[in-house]
Amino acid sequence: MRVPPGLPRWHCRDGPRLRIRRCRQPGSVLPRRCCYPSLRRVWRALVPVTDGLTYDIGAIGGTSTITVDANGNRIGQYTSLAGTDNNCADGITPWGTWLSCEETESRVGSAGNTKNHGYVFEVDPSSREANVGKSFVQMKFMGRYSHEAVAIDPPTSAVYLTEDASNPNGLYLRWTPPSGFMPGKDALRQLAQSEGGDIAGALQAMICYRGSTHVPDLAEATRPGTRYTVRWKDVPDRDAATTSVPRQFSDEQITRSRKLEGQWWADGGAFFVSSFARTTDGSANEHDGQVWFYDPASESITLKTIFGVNANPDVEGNNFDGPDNITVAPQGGLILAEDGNGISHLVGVTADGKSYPLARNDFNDSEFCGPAFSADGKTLFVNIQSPGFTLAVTGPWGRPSNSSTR
Ligand SMILES: [Ca+2]
Ligand SMILES: [Ca+2]
Ligand SMILES: [Ca+2]
Repeated sequence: MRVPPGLPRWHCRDGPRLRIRRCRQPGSVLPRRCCYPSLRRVWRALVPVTDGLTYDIGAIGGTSTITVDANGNRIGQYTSLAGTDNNCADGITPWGTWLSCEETESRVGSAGNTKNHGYVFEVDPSSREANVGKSFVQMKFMGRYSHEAVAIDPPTSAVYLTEDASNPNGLYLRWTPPSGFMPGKDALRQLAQSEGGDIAGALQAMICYRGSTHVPDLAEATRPGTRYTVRWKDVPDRDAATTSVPRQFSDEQITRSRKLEGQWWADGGAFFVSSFARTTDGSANEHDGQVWFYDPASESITLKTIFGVNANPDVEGNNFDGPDNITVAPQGGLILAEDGNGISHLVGVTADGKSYPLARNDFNDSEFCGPAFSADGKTLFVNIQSPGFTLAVTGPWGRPSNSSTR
């Protein structure tokens, strides 16, 4: 889509991050996200309002499903969810569906919304028809807040959720299904639509401890290997009727983090990212990215890697910043998508925490996002967020330079 002639110069920014991104002029390609309500209205049909797939006719977000053949070649694409707002990193389920997460707390009446936003939705990638009448059902039991990503523990179907919020900073949450829950396609939707479904299961926020000492902020950790024990505290009002979810806890009750972003389930736990922290935003220390591993067996989190503040983000080298979306390579090792300053990379991280550049965006300064491997592990799919490219990277994978040491 192109900005119509006659509109003024304007800016966009990525969600709540207070970083004004590049100016664009009429005639340039329109980024998917636009923070100016007037332009949001102009482009309200960015994801088409589609019968049976639309949550809110007043919202412009959604999901597209791209179908590919065994070699990664595109066969087709279709809208699988529409009428949502600011869908973000999301995550896969063990039963072969996709949970799409709205990174917003916007309410009905805001920016043309006809409904409240800030929910999780489930998309079935098997066909467009499989979503009709289903994908627009919001999972109120997972809460209404600025969702970023989900990761699911296959044995228990517990859903772990990152909240990308600021003022106050976001929470790490867990939804535990009710007893008797049978996971599978349609199970979450049916639970959401059942009597009492809005508060089905338990939604709790993580509290960390260093020994017996409460840790209020994950930015306290500065060294890989830092380990905190974890407890969970119920969210009082999941739908945030009057008070947003992060404000329902005092700093003394909970553990917060700046920019909780992507996560991925592997090795029996969830790898999750804090993208950056600054003391000016109230964080305990400054960094340009942490990757944590939550282990449900030991109820603990361990800092796997940390990036110091990047002094030269425009200079190529092993200086990275702002990891956001994350996946775990089938061969081992993490893959992080930078959403920081200067050069944008896909960054690999070995099991011993060493980082290396895996790919660099030489097309523009937009972030990589949504890295995910095909089921056979041969193709890495990844997007460039603006203007909205999807790439298929065929490797070869598993060479010593880009594999984990484990
Ligand atoms: Ca985000
Ligand atoms: Ca981002
Ligand atoms: Ca960078």
